[in-house]
Amino acid sequence: MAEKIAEQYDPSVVEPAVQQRWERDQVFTVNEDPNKEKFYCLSMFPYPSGKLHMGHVRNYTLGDVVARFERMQGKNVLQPMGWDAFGLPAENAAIQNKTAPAKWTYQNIDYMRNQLKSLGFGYDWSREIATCTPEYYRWEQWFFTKLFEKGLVYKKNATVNWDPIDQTVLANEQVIDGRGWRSGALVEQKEIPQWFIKITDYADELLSDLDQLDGWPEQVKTMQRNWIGRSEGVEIDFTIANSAEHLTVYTTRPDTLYGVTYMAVAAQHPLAQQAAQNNPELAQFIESIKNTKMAEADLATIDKKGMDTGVRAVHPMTGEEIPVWVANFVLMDYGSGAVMAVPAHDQRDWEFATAYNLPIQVVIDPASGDEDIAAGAITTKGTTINSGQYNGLSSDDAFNAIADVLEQRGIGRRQVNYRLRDWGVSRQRYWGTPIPMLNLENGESVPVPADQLPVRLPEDVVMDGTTSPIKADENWRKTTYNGQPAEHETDTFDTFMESSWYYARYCSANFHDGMLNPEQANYWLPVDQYIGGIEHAILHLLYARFFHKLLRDTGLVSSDEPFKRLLTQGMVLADSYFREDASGKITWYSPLDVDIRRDEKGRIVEAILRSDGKPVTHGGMTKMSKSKNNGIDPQVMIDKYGADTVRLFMMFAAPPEATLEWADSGVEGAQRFLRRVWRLVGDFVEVAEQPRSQAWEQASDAQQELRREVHRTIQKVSDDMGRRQQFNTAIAAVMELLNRLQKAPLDGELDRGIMAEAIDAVVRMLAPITPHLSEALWQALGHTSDINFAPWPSFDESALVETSVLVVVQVNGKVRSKITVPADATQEQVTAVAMADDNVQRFIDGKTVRKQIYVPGKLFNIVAN
Ligand code: ANZ
Repeated sequence: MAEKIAEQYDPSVVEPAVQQRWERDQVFTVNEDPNKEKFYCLSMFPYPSGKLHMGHVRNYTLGDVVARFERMQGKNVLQPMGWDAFGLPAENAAIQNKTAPAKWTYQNIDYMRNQLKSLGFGYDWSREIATCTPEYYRWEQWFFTKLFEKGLVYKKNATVNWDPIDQTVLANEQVIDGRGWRSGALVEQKEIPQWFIKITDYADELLSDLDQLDGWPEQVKTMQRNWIGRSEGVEIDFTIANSAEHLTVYTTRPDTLYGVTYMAVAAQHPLAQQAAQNNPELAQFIESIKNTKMAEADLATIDKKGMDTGVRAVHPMTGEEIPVWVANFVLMDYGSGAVMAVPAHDQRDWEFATAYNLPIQVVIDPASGDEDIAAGAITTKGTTINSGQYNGLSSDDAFNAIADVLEQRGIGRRQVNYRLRDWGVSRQRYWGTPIPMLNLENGESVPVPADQLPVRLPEDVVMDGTTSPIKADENWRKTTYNGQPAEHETDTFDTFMESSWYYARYCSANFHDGMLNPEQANYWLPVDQYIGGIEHAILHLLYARFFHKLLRDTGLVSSDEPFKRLLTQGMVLADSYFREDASGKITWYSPLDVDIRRDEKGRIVEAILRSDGKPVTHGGMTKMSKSKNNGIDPQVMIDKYGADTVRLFMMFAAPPEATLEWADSGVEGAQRFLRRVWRLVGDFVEVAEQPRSQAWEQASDAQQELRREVHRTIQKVSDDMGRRQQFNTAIAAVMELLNRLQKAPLDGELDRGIMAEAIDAVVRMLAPITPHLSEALWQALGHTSDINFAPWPSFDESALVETSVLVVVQVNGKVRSKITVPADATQEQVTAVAMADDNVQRFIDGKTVRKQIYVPGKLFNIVAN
């Protein structure tokens, strides 16, 4: 029985009531059900930084819409949520606020959990995970010891980027212009023992399995391919003049061997070190370039610097002597740390040769022919020239011919190289998973025995700002192993470790007898839809793919890949405003504190700071960020408009992958739309008691047209929400339909029948996006069932059939009339109607009709003179 609803839509009443009911009925708690098709929908879990930002809201709204849509397709949907709870910010906050990182983290989690609930996200909270709890990280520790036993883990000394302020190792991509990305400190190079996991053992599979991932954006797969960086080349040993030693290089272009005019080695290369021993100038130079460790991407752009070592290598084909230089563009940890330089065909070599006046010898005639060696290296392949007996070969044939000869002579080997390095997982910070290893007095390291796991991280600690509390605590460190004194490893894991397997743990979050329960894991995995930021395109996704293969090879899961379909959402932008004072100092103001005036095209022409009434400068639409003070706090928006409005705006304002521009006007528009839906349903409920009919065959043309519009919309929205994942166009279609429905009559039985069908569809189609409003209206319409499990509306094919069509009539190429005819009208029938049309008559009056051409359903053309 339909019930009268409140006249005004008031989300502050509707939303908490609906949320309470979901909680009471445990609507989103799921179990494995072999009789139902499963759907695992996962959004990247947040770092509990304190409160949600708009990027989270967008990410989680997208996930929730997909999950709810799939549930309405009848699937058993798992949508979990948790916390990526270890990490450096907790330590910094702890120092600042004089609390322990654990306390700060758990408080943030409590606050943010409530925020997520107030947004109406349908999570199975019984599976909530916080990675900083021993219940979680104990299995990560266990797994690491298993990997150690399998020989997939090793310890070695490694030069690391050392941030002297944060006292931590930085990854290459965390070093920006030689400084730490967070602290801004000048990064130093330091050698310390580190634990590594052999991801390179899986490089080939990580690369080839990308081909299985049809549901991933091409762009992300390309980034992963480039990161893995497989290349095929040849290792060549050059003899050193007047010495028994060799200099081994790795090259992908042996076809250019005759173009080698110098050799270049890394500063750390033994040959450079040796040459420096009695050459102080060289030693000094080497020191000066050593401290500029850089990411590989920087090699192309840095200023090329080098120095001749005085050592000479011998060309394996011509016997000529070639100088060996130390160069800053050669990396020690790639290939052999040495290159044969071919300045004519490699841009870095060319720049170096140009800077130091070294010869440039062209040995490839490019296929395209329009390249100029004076302007830069000719890097395209082509035909060999100036290459002795190998002249006239294609680059590929020369590659093989030269590789064959070098192999026969025993001074060359074909080799596949990867840019991917083993994963260094040691961090010197406190707030992370303790690495479960013991260091013995004899220097050996052994895994902590399984019955002693977890190695607990003490939570009740005081941070002094420099030393990790577990490094400072001798009692924590000291232990025994088989009766012998031993020390716990005091480094913690890279936090990417926790985020590499959380998706799997959700499947058996409450299983305490192992890392995963394979039965549960294999029911839910792989994740059907993963959603998150593009900033995780490389590392997180690669590490998670790697972990999945490790889990598989440990017998815990049976699939090869963790994430079937991936959606990477765009950033959320907002207007930014600033003032610059006389000293050039810039102050940013929140858009919420600025009044603006726009011109008729919507451009901002005036911006005034409300507090002092004086102008501020518009800094453009930029990513919402603390640094520009243009973040809009989701909580403020939820309090003001309600969750459904915020959700609707987020989904409507842009397609998921595109950037989203925050606009107050857009949010208000979203709210107005929901008020209109509310009113439409309210008006209908008023007449719901009156009789209605579903005798569609008796419908008038106008009624049929309206009904066709309803079903066309269902068809489009279903495709947009499912296959296309273009939620913005889905919403636009519902909005258009609503415009039609608002004008539709409710007088006749068929009118009410059509309206009932239409409203039912609208409420259901909006349910994934605005679940609170939809549920309230659903109940108002008299349903006792739960809209969360209501089937998605299906469209009636027969309603889509056009019964009549509009045909344009032209006389001598000019449009003279438009006529309505039955869709299945014959040419004779159309001709009769067209020729009888008054306007057509006027234009053929007194002329002879020479020709009549009919394009069925579209155009009727008359030629007359
Ligand atoms: C000669 C040559 C001629 C090269 C030519 C390229 C073009 P990928 O594809 O990334 O594997 N290289 C080798 N080891 C290096 C190191 N440690 N640091 C910097 N550069 C290094 O690249 C392999 C190519 O990168 C190799 O092929 C080598 O330069 C350079 F027309 O050798 B080539």
